[in-house]
Amino acid sequence: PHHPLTNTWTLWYLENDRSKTWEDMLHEVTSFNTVENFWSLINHIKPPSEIRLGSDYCMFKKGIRPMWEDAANKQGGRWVINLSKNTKSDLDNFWLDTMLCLIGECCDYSDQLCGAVVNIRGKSNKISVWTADGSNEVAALEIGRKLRECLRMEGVYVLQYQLHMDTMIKQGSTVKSVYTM
Ligand code: M7G
Repeated sequence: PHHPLTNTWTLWYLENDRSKTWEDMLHEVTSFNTVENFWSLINHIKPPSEIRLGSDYCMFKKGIRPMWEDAANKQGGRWVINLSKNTKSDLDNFWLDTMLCLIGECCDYSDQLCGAVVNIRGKSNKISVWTADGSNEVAALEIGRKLRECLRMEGVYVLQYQLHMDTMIKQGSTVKSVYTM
């Protein structure tokens, strides 16, 4: 018997390709709504440490596209963790724990969760968790706290919450953080 998840989730793969627009690089892989189907998917695809530089995996609730413009994301933001000096296995384990944190609906504000992204960018890999309402400070802080707990992170990692509206219009490489932990 399969163990149902509270939500159905969709995995997306963004394959870096300079000849394409950002949206055309984004591919919907598959959706799953049981624990068993999650594991068979994960066991069957490459871990993030083995995908091409410049590529991403995204896992979002079914029906939410992994982009700022989606109605579910446009008032929201993301907790972003910069992973620069990590081993490949740290990166893969953090991503797995992030997905488990989301599909396990382990926090009180899981209706605020939209999805998660891992960006493979060489020395500045990033994992982020997207939430629906950047002005909901209580929910954002609780989700950030839970993420830190799920990832068993020691104090060395800083989690920064950035609004998609700020990321969208960023000039240069800095986006202000509205919450930090
Ligand atoms: P990134 O891949 O999120 O981070 O954004 P990076 O700077 O570490 O590579 C890179 C670029 O991809 C952005 O400047 C946008 O041109 C495009 N892009 C990324 N995201 C998440 C979106 C999105 O949600 N919508 C649109 N329209 N473009 C995006």
